[in-house]
Amino acid sequence: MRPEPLIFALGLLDTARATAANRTKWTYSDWKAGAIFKRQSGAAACPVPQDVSVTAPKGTPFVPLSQPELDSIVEWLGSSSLGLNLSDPSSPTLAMSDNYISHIEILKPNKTDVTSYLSGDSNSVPRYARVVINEGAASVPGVVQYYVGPLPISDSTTMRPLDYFYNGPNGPKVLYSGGLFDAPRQRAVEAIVATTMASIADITLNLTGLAYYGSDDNRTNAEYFVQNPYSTDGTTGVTWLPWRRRAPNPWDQPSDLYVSFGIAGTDASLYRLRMIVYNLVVYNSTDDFRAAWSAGEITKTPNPTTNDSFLDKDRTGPVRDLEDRFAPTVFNLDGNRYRVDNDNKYLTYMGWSFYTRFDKDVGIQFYDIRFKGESVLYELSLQDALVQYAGNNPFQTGTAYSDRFYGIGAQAVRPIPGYDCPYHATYWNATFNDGTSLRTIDRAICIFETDLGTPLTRHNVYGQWEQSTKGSKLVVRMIATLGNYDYLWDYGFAVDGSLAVDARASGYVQANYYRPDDAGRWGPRIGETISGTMHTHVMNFKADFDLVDPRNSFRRTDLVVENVTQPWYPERGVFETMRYDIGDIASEASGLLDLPPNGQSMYTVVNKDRPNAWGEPRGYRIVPGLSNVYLPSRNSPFFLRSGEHAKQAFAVSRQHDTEPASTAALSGNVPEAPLVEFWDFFADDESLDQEDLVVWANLGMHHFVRAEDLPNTLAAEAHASLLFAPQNWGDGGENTRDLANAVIYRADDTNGAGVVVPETNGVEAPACLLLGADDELLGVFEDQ
Ligand SMILES: *[C@@H]1O[C@H](CO)[C@@H](O)[C@H](O)[C@H]1NC(C)=O
Ligand SMILES: *[C@@H]1O[C@H](CO)[C@@H](O)[C@H](O)[C@H]1NC(C)=O
Ligand SMILES: *[C@@H]1O[C@H](CO)[C@@H](O)[C@H](O)[C@H]1NC(C)=O
Ligand SMILES: *[C@@H]1O[C@H](CO)[C@@H](O)[C@H](O)[C@H]1NC(C)=O
Ligand SMILES: *[C@@H]1O[C@H](CO)[C@@H](O)[C@H](O)[C@H]1NC(C)=O
Ligand SMILES: *[C@@H]1O[C@H](CO)[C@@H](O)[C@H](O)[C@H]1NC(C)=O
Ligand SMILES: *[C@@H]1O[C@H](CO)[C@@H](O)[C@H](O)[C@H]1NC(C)=O
Ligand SMILES: *[C@@H]1O[C@H](CO)[C@@H](O)[C@H](O)[C@H]1NC(C)=O
Ligand SMILES: *[C@@H]1O[C@H](CO)[C@@H](O)[C@H](O)[C@H]1NC(C)=O
Ligand SMILES: [Cu+2]
Repeated sequence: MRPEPLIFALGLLDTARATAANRTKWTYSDWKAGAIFKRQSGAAACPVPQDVSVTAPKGTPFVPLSQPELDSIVEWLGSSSLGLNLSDPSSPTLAMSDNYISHIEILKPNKTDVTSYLSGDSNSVPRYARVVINEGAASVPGVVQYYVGPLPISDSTTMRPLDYFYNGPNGPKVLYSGGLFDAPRQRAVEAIVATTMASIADITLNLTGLAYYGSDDNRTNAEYFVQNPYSTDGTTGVTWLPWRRRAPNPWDQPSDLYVSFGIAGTDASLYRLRMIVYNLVVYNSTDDFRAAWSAGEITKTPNPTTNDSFLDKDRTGPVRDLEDRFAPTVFNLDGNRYRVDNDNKYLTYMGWSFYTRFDKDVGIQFYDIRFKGESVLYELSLQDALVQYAGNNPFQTGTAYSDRFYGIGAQAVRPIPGYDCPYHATYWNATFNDGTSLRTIDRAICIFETDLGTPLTRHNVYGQWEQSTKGSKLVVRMIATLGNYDYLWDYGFAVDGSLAVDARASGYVQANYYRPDDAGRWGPRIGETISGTMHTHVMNFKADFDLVDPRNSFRRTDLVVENVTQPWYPERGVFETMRYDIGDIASEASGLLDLPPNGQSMYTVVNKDRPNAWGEPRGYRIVPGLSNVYLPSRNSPFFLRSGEHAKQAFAVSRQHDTEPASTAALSGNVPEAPLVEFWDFFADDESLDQEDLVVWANLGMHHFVRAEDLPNTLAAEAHASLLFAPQNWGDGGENTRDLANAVIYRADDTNGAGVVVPETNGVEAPACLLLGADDELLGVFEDQ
């Protein structure tokens, strides 16, 4: 039998809400008499909260290019006077050796321009386009980035290399072989792969049960994946393809076969087979492979299982006791407590306010984050999500993903209401530039307020008073599916002025072919023919703090243990105790920071010119959360220079319009010649003393893959986090004394019956929420 539906169950939500007058006022004697145990039939249902609007103080400075703007830029770039010799990127015969536009988007504006606009010193932010052009016809082919503007197109519009964004060895250019993997290159790779694999289909069928004749051929039952990175510095092009059973979830159906191709340059006729590896034996050609097979020299290993039911997510097994009931969830019973400006993607909540921006590379970003009107951060933005694998085979060993390359924002998905985000969440469309289009992902961002699950503060002074303050935060969530993995990013703005970043992963792990001889050194066996694959996820975030104003310092407080004598402890002689060593990170040469062992250092950003009432610099603490990991290997060739931002827990550098990001999408395949060389930000050793600082923070996970990763990784455990919390920020202590969702009982504040009446600041559970006897506030205090 199903339980009686909850009073706020979905079907009832649009029923009119009861007014306060309908609410029954329960008393302590009603409770004693048992009168409030019963569910009231006919009680009003809670309403669906409506979005409460606000108008941003300024129109958003972050507007993507409109379709007419995009069209005008395409037309302008195509004008013969520029001599770009552009081919139509939508042409089915587009060649690698053509020049064509790959991507146009609004250029991320300089901080200087945005802050001057937001502060009212200027009326607008100059609009420029970032243009990515495949220059296949150039004498040194490559992918080159330009900025075009000012917009709209006029006589003063120019096109200039985007060199001020990129400090790498080739400036804004990635040499061709490490560049795009778009339709012309895919066609070229597919042609050589199909020809090669068809010529050995009888062998692959015999050894793995898989055959490949081309993606459209009906004899094909296998598929491959082009490993990243496929270049070193853009002059080479090498990739290893793992062979997997063609299925909806190929990631977990690998065979023991790997094939490598040389894919350098714009001339497809030069693409060729390099090596075949089967059962860990290397063959240099199809002839060698066939000769060995014909001679019976190849030891066959088991085919990938054809029974992939272990990857199904359909429910199976008996339903658990009471699990036919609807699981607990988060509701705003009394209406939303945040305000949104949908047009400007601006939001206010409990003292917080911020603008947001969305782009193809990384999705949602936050700007001009203020708490109680004061500036906390100019920018908080994801920079990239890296994954580095290892394994006893050429594919996993050489796999190093930079998911920004695939477009983290472009892969955002609409969350499933009630599951991915609570019912009644607010949704924002993501509108951004992709290719030469203005694209919208419907409801890609969800916004909701949630109970922290614990009180923010509480205390009990026996017989005198007792208090509790509710903990709440606003969450802005984005989910993106990047191939096998789904990432969930939460940005949480709590009522105490703290700001949390939480990252979670789920989806299909990229499994290894199971080889007993590996003895679990790259992961345990997790299926008939697969084992887990060790790998590390690192997500880099940019936190451009402007605490009160942009002039801040980075303070390190070390907890040191030392031997001392103290005159009041003569009997102890020399003994060990603790104190702080307090020092500021003076300059960028010391700006790369590890996670302190045993948490014995505290990192804070402070504004030394803005002390609090006690003369302490006002600040925000960088509180390590779960799993603030970075890449274990510093010298792996696959992230050699492209992964520098992911090789320490934290870094602090001086803000510059010329250092807007720690990495770039197109660095993904050029580990030896990235567009951004992160460590070069620190080479000029600039002062960090009361300057405009940027903190670059990493979090992620050393993913120790296990049986519980199947069918899908548990997001609850694949979780990393980071918190920014006020540190000597407010003169009034912990920033929550003004909250009305707090209760206090005072022994001398009683009603006629002598029962202590709590002060609830006029905030009460709405009438539609029926309370049980144990929920009654009266009587709690007396029971002590
Ligand atoms: C609540 O009160 C209003 C007027 O105060 C009345 O119209 C309405 O019927 C009442 N609803 C219930 C469920 O008693
Ligand atoms: C223009 O590009 C084509 C390839 O798309 C190339 O064949 C041709 O030589 C180029 N023309 C000039 C003038 O560079
Ligand atoms: C593979 O080929 C060998 C040699 O022709 C043959 O003995 C064997 O049965 C084949 N195995 C399968 C699974 O087809
Ligand atoms: C596969 O394609 C070929 C040629 O297009 C066709 O003759 C054949 O019937 C197809 N086989 C199957 C199983 O669909
Ligand atoms: C394959 O080529 C490498 C050099 O590229 C060589 O060292 C190796 O001996 C060759 N293997 C075979 C089986 O011919
Ligand atoms: C496939 O595997 C599942 C267990 O994962 C098993 O219950 C099922 O019987 C298998 N199906 C076949 C056809 O072997
Ligand atoms: C969101 O996008 C969808 C699909 O493009 C569109 O129908 C809808 O009007 C948009 N909503 C808003 C609030 O802009
Ligand atoms: C304190 O002195 C003891 C005894 O000499 C020594 O073992 C210990 O390492 C010292 N502790 C520190 C923090 O120097
Ligand atoms: C942004 O700032 C840099 C550095 O000052 C400057 O070179 C560049 O031209 C500015 N960009 C725009 C679009 O004004
Ligand atoms: Cu993982």
